[in-house]
Amino acid sequence: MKKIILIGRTGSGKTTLMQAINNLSKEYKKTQAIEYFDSVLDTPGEYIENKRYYNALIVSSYDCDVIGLVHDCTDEECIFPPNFAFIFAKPVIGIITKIDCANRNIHWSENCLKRAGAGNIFEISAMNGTGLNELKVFLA
Ligand SMILES: Nc1nc2c(ncn2[C@@H]2O[C@H](COP(=O)(O)OP(=O)(O)OP(=O)(O)O)[C@@H](O)[C@H]2O)c(=O)[nH]1
Ligand SMILES: [Mg+2]
Repeated sequence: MKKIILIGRTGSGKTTLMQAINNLSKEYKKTQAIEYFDSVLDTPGEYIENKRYYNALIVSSYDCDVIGLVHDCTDEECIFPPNFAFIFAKPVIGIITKIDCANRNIHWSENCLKRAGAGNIFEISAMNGTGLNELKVFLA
């Protein structure tokens, strides 16, 4: 399985997605530091929210095969700067989370991720499992 680093805002669903990918029970716990679980590297939302942590993200990505930019489709803000993906010399995918939510705006998420430079885009609900398999197949 390819190693993936998950990057996205606080509450965007990175840890829940990591739990879903690894078939773990969903337990809410705010991520405080970069944590590995099998082939998934989970990062705290603060790392993308503060430019001074960008370097920590870049260094952590050295160990990964794929970068996953995570955007919550109920989030009206796009945290990723345009062309953010190109600071990583690796394939970058976009992951749209929470597509089960009624107030979703998948189109907006897609634009956000594409503008950031993401290649493949996956639409996922970690809650009901929609789209999870496509991502797992991509990472296999
Ligand atoms: N409805 C729905 N809620 C989700 C989904 N994924 C995550 N959530 C909820 O969103 C909240 C935040 O999820 P986390 O996975 O902890 O978010 P995070 O990106 O790890 O946040 P930080 O660790 O703070 O950076 C939790 O209450 C989750 O239950 C989803 O696919 N659908
Ligand atoms: Mg987390």
